[in-house]
Amino acid sequence: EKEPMKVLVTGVAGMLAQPDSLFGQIGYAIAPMIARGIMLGPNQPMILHLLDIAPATEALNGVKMELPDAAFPLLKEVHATTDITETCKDVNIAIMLGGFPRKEGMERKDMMSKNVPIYKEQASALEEHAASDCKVLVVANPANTNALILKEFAPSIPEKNITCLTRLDHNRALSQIAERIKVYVTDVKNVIIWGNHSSTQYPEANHATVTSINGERPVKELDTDDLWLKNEFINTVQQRGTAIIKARKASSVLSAASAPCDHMLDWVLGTPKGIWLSMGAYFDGSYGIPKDIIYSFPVKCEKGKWSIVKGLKIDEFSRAKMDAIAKDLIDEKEVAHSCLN
Ligand code: NAX
Repeated sequence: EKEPMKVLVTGVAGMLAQPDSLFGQIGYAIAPMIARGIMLGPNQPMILHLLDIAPATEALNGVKMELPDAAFPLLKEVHATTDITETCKDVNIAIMLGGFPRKEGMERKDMMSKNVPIYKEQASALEEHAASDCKVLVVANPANTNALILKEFAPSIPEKNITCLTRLDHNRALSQIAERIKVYVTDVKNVIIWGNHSSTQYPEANHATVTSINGERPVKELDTDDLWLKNEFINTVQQRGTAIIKARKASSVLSAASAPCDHMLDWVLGTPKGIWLSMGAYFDGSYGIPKDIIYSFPVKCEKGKWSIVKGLKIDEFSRAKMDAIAKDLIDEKEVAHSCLN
C-alpha cells in the first residue's frame, strides 16, 4: 500500500461557528469526499489535518468524531486542531477554505483587511512546516489575492504549487453549455475561465467543443446565436453563486466541495489527453497578461505538474475582458499590500 499523504483542510468546521453567516460549510462536505478518495484517487491513503479557529472548536471536534465513524478505508488518521503550526506539519496537500466571510454591507477592502493577515500567517506556517513540495489550493475568497499573499509569504514553496480555485466556475460553464446544446456534460470540453473567481471573471467558449455522433464540433458552430455565448452564458456563470444563495439561503456547498476535488485529482494524476481545465496560478506573462498576479488560465496537467495551454487565438472581445480582469487583480493586489502595513 502507498504511503499516506497528509492533507490539510482549513476552515473545515464551517458556519456552525458563525450562525449569522450565509456561508455554507464546504469543509463538512469536502472532508468525506477526500476521505473516500475522490480528491487523490482510489489507491491513495491519507491522513487528514483539520484546522479551524477557537470559536469553532466544538464543531471541529464533531467533524473529528464523525470521520472515523464513517470507517473510510483510505483514511488512516484524523488530526484536528486550532494550532496553525501543528496542523501544517509535513502536509503534502493544503486546501484552504478558512477565512473571514464577507458579510452583508461589508466593503471588499474590509474583507481583505481581515483575510490578508490570516493568509500571511498561514503562509508562514506552511513555509516553515509543510513538505517542501506541498501543493496548495486556495478556495477562500478573494481566492486569487489570498493565494497571492500566500505565495509571497511562503517563498520556499515552489511558486507553481500555489493555486486558486476557478474549477467551480469551469464546471458551471461546462454544464451551462451542455444544457443549452442538449448534450451530456461529458460531451463538452475546453471551456476557459479567464482571470478571477468573482463576478468579473470571463467564462469563454471560443475553443470549446462538443462531441456527438457527428464527431467533435466547436460550440460556436452549434450555438448559432452568438449573442448567447457573449451575454447570457457569461452572466449566468458569473452570477451562479448569487443565484444559489438566493435559492438555498446559503452559498454553494456540494458543487463547491466537488470542484476542489476535480482540481487536485487532475493536478496530481494528470488531465486526459486533449482536455484542459481552468486554474488560478502564478503565471508567466502568457497571453499578454501582466506577471506577478494569480490569474486563471487554461492548463494541462501531467505527472503532478501543470503547464499553460499556449497559442489559443484571442479575439478583441476576449482581449478587453481579459485585460479588465488583470487590472482588477492588480488593484486588488495593491489593496492587499496596503492591508499588510
Ligand atoms: P464557512 O463560513 O462555512 O466556513 C469558513 C470556515 O473558515 C469557518 O469554519 C471559519 O471558522 C473558518 N475560519 C475563519 N478564519 C479562519 C482561520 N484564520 N483559520 C482557519 N479557519 C478559519 O464558508 P464556506 O461556505 O465553507 O466557504 C469557504 C470559503 O470558500 C469562503 O471564503 C467562500 O467565499 C469561498 N468560496 C470560494 C469559491 C471559489 O470558487 N473559489 C466557491 C465557493 C465559496 O463560496
